[in-house]
Amino acid sequence: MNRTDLAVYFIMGTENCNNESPLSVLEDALKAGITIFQLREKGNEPLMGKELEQFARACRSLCKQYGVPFIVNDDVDLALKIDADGIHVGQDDTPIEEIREKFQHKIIGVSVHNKEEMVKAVEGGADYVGIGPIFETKSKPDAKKPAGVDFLKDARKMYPNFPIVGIGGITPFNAHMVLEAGADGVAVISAICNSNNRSQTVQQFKGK
Ligand code: 3NM
Repeated sequence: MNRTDLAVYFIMGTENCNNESPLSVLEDALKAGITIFQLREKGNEPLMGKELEQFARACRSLCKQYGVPFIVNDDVDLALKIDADGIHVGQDDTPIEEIREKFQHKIIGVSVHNKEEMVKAVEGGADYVGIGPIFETKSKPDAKKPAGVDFLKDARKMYPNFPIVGIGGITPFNAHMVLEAGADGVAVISAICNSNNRSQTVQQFKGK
């Protein structure tokens, strides 16, 4: 994958959209210029089964319309079924080597938190890694403690050209710290979902 695809990585599920229609939040973000999208359906009342599939297909087709890669969080079967461009997995999910067998030419992203996980992901064939939480986040109840940018800096030194995205509590005000530490981009939920001017927010993330 291109490192530039990670510039503004929008993540969303229905629970993140407050009273707005999730599809219009996504379309707004696509119009605003996000560079990649991940469907992450979590929370107390996540869509499931046919409803989830229908929603995922609608997200998929919007992303296609705007030429933006569409990634599914965790759910390998759903990603395959709807022909997503890729999958993002955490440390507790299916091992990368097993996923790669099913996703030969697709994007595989992995969340990593330390050197050991980073090396394992890169050597296991991941296409990019997500490092976080950099700052405090309200969007992931089971997130680890905010780690700041130290590991991100080390990861960039270890792998000067590997695609890396920072995640967790990133806003247009602190994004520069993440980019200066070596990330190719920022992955965000609330900064875009809760923005009342998504076009401006996305442009700010792009440094414009
Ligand atoms: N993963 P927000 S933090 C989905 O650290 C996710 O791996 C994280 O949401 C990790 O931009 C996080 O609203 C939530 O802080 C990011």
